[in-house]
Amino acid sequence: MTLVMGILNVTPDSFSDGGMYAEVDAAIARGVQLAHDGAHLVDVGGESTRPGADPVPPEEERRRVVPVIRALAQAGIATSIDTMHAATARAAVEAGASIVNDVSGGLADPAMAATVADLDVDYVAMHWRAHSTRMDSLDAYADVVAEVAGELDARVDALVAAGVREERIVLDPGLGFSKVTASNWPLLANLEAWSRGRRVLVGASRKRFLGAAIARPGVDAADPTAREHATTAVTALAAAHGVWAVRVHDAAAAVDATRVVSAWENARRPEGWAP
Ligand code: PMM
Repeated sequence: MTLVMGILNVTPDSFSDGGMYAEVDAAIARGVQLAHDGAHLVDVGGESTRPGADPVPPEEERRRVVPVIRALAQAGIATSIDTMHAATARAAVEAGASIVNDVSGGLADPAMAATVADLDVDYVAMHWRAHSTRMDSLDAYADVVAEVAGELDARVDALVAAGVREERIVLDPGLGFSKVTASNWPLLANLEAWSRGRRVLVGASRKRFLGAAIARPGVDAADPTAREHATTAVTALAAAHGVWAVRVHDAAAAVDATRVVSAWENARRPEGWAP
């Protein structure tokens, strides 16, 4: 069954939940709530990646995330660390995180690949072209599916060359990162084409491209929380296409969606059956 990764941004400025969980105690309580809602993993991040966001020094990032990861680990809750910094990844794993989620796929910090190889944990390599301040200027593709596939392949090659075991790598298309609205849908609609049998993480939750799909009179598509039902629809479709995990703000909705997909699939008659 598709895993649900609940989003916990310990940041003052993330696009949907910025500032809500910036204090350690509030962040821990939110992580516990996500697990209670059915999240299999809580993805803890200390640096916003929304377009235009300012970088956060790694020391400040670690100050935000490490106590939260440690407390969640003590409560028996599995966590991933959402970071581009190798030192933060190491500190987070030492505090109890079991997965490194790097939106840069190892491009932002040259030390990341060797660190992940040494830590020997699962590693999410997201498709990424540049930091938030520049990513919107690098959103041109002749064929987005082919180019993302090729750029992810290059990341896998570099990671494996640095000693990361191939089965540890999870690919992520980086929805909304250096992608105009129309570039996100082909990546979702052609998951199998670019992932070629590797595990996939999909992070569509409340993103802008969903707003464009649902916009109509009476729907404030600019409000991230108004994109929740659209997010759940993507979760169901992603689960039906066998993705390994979805990264979402509302864990309960995503767990419901993945359970519906399982019930549907378990009822399927064997290949070749006919009435
Ligand atoms: N999106 C955001 C942050 N981290 N990590 C992965 N692997 N995939 C994503 O799509 C992704 C991510 C965007 O910011 P948010 O934390 O506010 O959702």
